Amino acid sequence: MSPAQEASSILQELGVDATSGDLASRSPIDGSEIGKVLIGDPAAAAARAAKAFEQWRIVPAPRRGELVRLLGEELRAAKEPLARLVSIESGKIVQEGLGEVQEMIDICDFAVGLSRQLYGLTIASERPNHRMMEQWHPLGPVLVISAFNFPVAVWAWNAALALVCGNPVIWKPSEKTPLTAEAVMALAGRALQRFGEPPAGLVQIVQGDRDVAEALVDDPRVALVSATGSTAMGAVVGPRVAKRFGRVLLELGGNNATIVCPSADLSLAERAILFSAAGTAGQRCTTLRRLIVHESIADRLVGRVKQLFANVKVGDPRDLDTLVGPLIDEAAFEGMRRVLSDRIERVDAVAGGFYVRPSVIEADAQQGTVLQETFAPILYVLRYRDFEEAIALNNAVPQGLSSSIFTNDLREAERFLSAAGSDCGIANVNIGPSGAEIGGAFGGEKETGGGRESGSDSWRAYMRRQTNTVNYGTDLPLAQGIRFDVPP
Ligand code: UN1
Repeated sequence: MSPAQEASSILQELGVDATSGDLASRSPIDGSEIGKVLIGDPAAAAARAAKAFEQWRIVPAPRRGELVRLLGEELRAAKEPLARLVSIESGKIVQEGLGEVQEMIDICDFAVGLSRQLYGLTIASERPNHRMMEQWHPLGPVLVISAFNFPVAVWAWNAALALVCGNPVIWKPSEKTPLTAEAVMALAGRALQRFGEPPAGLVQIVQGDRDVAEALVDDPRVALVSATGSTAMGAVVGPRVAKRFGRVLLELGGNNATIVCPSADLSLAERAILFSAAGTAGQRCTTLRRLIVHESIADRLVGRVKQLFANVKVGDPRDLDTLVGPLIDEAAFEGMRRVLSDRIERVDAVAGGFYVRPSVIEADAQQGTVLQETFAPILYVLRYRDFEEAIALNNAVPQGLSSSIFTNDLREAERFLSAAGSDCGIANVNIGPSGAEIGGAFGGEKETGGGRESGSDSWRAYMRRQTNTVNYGTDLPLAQGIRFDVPP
């Protein structure tokens, strides 16, 4: 079946009408148009969300969790068709599409439990007969700006937490993947209906381009802007939100490295390198872009990686044996060509799509394009002699998302994870830098933006903290022992 035919049958099955509107979606598989959606109205969405917030914030959190539980059920039931639609619209292989939907299900489960665990602290007061505590209250409407490469999971990481935390959600999906977003909204619509009488405007989508996103980013009714995308995008969004004293959660570019040490299990390392560098056609923010390998094993490992890259099946992401699908579009292909020039190897897989063979480049120094995130499967190799040099190389880039080390030497592993080790938000041992689970906080430092979403205590970003001091005595002692007596 052609991508367009298959997309249309999935959309029909999921109850989505994608036949009219000004925003067209194209499948990277063959470049064909697979549907159209309507451009949204940002101001109207913000107004509806602000209204919904007034009701949703007083719904008990465990009851809010019930909505997310229902959403998880809808996603479970639709996992297969949604994953295939993700594959058709974003170009990732179906296995990864399934993984992406599974991440949505996982975060829903996590958020349901969390809806009974939005704990604050009780704090010892220095004053007699006083009690201090901390409460976490809903924050307000949350805007989720998501990228094409995780067209549905990123919304779920944010929405599941935002909803249990008492916040309405507005989604501005990537203009490259509007249909998967509509499909998710249809599933969310079913969950809302089964939930019964949710506030109108609790879960909304606003399709459109940059203007639409900027209008929402600037809207004072939007309390938190959670934006995933390039560092260039974050550099625009961050200051705009700061200007109105809004809150941001930024998940921006990565330039992730793996250090491979002499003691490493190379058969593990080479498999991890293939998945992290070539998987998703190099279009994850956690993609492995720099291989920092000890000179004593470099020839062997690099030879093996080149062999794996030369043999990996590049093709239609719906074929079961394909491991590398197409790049998202021609602009992505041109971006890769700017780096590789005539060394780029285009693969003739499906006419109309931009298919490339993953590339390995031996870099003499960490400079130029090695410092940039080219959203394509290019793996730079850097050789190191002593371990400190490897850590320094890992850290000497502007981005700070993910990192990993392959070693069987406990000292090296612990040194890598220590305060003087990797400076990234994610640091792994004996696995690659990509493919994180939802249970941990996800995000990174430096130009990656500093935000954390998904697991651990990331939920706090979606709430406002209130400190309370209660006097249950008959005196009015002041903090710090200040005397301020009223004259008799
Ligand atoms: C992204 O590329 O935007 O860790 C996120 C991973 C995925 C998330 C990637 N769980 O690779």
